[in-house]
Amino acid sequence: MKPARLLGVVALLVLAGCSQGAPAASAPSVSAPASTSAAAPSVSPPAKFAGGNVRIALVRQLSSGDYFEQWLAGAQAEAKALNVRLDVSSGDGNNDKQALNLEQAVTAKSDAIIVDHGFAQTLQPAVKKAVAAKIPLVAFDVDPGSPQAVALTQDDHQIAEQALGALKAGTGGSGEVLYVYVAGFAPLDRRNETWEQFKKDNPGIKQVARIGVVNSSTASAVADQAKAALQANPGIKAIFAPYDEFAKGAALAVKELGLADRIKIYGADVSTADIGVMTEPGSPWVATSATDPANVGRVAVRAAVLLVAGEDVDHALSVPPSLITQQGLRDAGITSVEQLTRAFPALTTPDVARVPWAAS
Ligand code: SR1
Repeated sequence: MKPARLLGVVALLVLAGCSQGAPAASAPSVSAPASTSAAAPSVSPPAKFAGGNVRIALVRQLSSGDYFEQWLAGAQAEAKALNVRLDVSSGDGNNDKQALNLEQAVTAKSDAIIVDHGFAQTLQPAVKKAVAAKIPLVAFDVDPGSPQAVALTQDDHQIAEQALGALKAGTGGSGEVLYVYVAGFAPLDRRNETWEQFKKDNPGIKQVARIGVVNSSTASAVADQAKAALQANPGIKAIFAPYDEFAKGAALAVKELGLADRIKIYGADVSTADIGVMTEPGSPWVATSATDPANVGRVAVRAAVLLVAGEDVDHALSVPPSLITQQGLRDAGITSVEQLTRAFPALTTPDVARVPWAAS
């Protein structure tokens, strides 16, 4: 992207964030894109990292879908950069299988464990065992239930606030809305808290239907549900779908029903495929609030590495999102997450769980 065009998108995206009342922390600064050249670290790694023998278990609940694939790629890249081994398991949506995988990581005496999503009820007993075995643990998007563990989240309330700010601007603060939600997933539950408050604060907004499913083909399942809900409620003018698989499914339904000129979608998360969906001609998906999932995966690994090294890590780590609009993407000609992170330096958070001996 040419520099002038890049400055244009930064300005546009700043405007998008500000106009929706996004807190300053989430708005991109108007500055040069993040440098790609690595600065040499001034601190040497602790000796235990020298041989590449530090093993971190990554225990996932879900692994399919853009978000989870990008997150894993970031985690793997950071593990490689920090010379640690990442042993990855997935429950494939089965909570008992994930809990068993966590038990096995404890039994195997991993040097640290990262738990990625999952249900508190099924995971917390095994988290307690990890704590009792003095295995450092980072929990992403699930309540570990133990103060000794580090809890990593995206700022989910802010994610919902940013998307709903865009929805309010797009609807003028009134109209029938279709909501996509599945209870029990911590990030979705937090976004739901913001939605419930938003409805109280904006009585002109009426939730006329709620749909949602999370499985290995979430987008197509949500598309089927959304079609039925839209046909049953012809007055709907907006869809709040705060997970990109939800938003993609909703977009498919709106397009197939030929309703894209009067129904707009406000989502969460971003991927290169999502950018394709948002920017295609006539797309109803007009805004998304997102972190860079690969960056969040990197943060999780850094936090685990710091704990292995005996460094202090805040008990709660949070990665702020940015609001990304269809208009901003189109105007800047952004077609990939790589271009987006260059235009939106706030999506990269090197100071969250910074590792002093890592190149930055
Ligand atoms: C099923 S939970 C899906 C969410 O997890 C992550 O927090 C992503 O942001 C995604 O929206």
